[in-house]
Amino acid sequence: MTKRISRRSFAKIAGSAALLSTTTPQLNPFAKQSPGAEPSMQTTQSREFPKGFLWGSATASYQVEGAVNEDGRGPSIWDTFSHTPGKVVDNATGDVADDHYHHYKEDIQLMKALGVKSYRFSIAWPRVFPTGDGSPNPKGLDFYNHLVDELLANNIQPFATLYHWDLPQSLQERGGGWESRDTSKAFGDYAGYVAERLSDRVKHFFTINEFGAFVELGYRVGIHAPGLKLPPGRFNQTRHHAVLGHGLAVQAIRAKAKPGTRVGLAENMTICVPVLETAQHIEAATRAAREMNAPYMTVIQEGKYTDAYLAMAGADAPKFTPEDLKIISSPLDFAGINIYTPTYVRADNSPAGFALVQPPKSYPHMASSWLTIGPEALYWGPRHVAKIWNVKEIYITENGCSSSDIPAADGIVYDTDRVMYLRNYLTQLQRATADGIPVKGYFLWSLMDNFEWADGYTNRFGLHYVDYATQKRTPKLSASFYREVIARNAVA
Ligand code: GBH
Repeated sequence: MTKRISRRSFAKIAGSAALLSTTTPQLNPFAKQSPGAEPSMQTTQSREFPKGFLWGSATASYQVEGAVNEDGRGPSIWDTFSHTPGKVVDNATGDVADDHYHHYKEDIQLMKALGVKSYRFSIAWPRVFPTGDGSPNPKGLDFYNHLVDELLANNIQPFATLYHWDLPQSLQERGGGWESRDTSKAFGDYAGYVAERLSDRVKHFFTINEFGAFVELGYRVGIHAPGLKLPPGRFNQTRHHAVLGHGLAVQAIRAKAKPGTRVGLAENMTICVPVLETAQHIEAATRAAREMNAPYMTVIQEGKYTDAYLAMAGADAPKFTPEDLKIISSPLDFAGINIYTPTYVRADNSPAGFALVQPPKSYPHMASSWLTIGPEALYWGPRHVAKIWNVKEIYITENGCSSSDIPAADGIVYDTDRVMYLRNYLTQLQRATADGIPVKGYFLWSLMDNFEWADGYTNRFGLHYVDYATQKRTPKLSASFYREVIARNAVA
């Protein structure tokens, strides 16, 4: 029989081991294994991803760059919003953030150490056009020229997002931002300008990140910039201008970019997960996926607003022309989906044929209370997109989670909850690829802790811990986990 170790003697053993490690050089158990080293566990064939699967990580300009007043950058709505007292937790701002603007070379080395093959970053519109339209600021674009060159020199493919929420403040002041059609047009022009200059090296562009977040939270709920609570008619028109801006950007990129440049979007669709995997609930979840995403992904894919959406909006429905719908549904080369949480759906006898199921109070979530855990979202999200709209190329443009992340005495952040989250979600993503769903790549959110919008710096999403006082980046346990996944091309 094994002798039970009392808690106290266990603490003693653990303590002396810790002591030992400070005096004796030890093998770091989380370091990259040397080539040919025995893998700790054999990868089973069944957990492998398709050959050439594109592993990546992601960030966004305002969340990481800092340097808000450098090289001619104009102010964005997020500068204004974060500098308005009471809008962001602790009144935090992105003035410095991760100072990635100055640390980008070091940050690319973090990516290299992970083994990522691609990096999804966003371009700050107000760096390139300080007032949104009018005269460009070549120095602003230069930052991205250097970033892209450095990525390529390190064999990392750049994937650029053109809009991740930092709208030039001037456009907000002049026309109400996305409330105005002029913003859609200005976005198209800016997208064409950037694509013309970067597409010799950047082969993949995402137009807009998460209509479903920035339009809803910025113009209806008011908790993101520009902090508005528009009435329904004006709000639905704002939604329309956002998807119109996407379509105009697609057309401008096609017109100005080098041949072979590929374009898509990165949308946080509502991910409808059947409560049970039976035919009737799957059917209900599929119907729900179209309706719940009607103002964004559905109109982009189908070129029409669903009847139910228009009927529900009634007199507040957006005003649009057939030409608008054609622009909005300009053909895409791929779809990007940001996936964090599931929305559970069941079959129902109502005319809609589905009902949403509210999670019980006890439903588990990560450090952010909105981030409920549902690994199957990473299966059903891409499956719906492939089956409903026959999309042939899908990227998971974001997935990841917040954890309370505190460095332990040895300096390592043991984010076992993040590893648990990632392992389970990736298992479901692997299931999707095994079922033949054409998921081509995965961008983990995020490379490093950063400015988490209205939550300021209180919620950490990084694979690397950032000490904001020193700008030191330290890989967390989850970074080692992800490096193993990439090295094995399988769930590790
Ligand atoms: C993404 O949003 C963003 O693209 C990225 O910039 C962000 O850092 C990341 O995820 C992590 O949040 O405060 O309860 O009203 C994901 C979608 C939309 C989820 C806003 C959180 C706020 C919920 N997010 N939502 S609440």
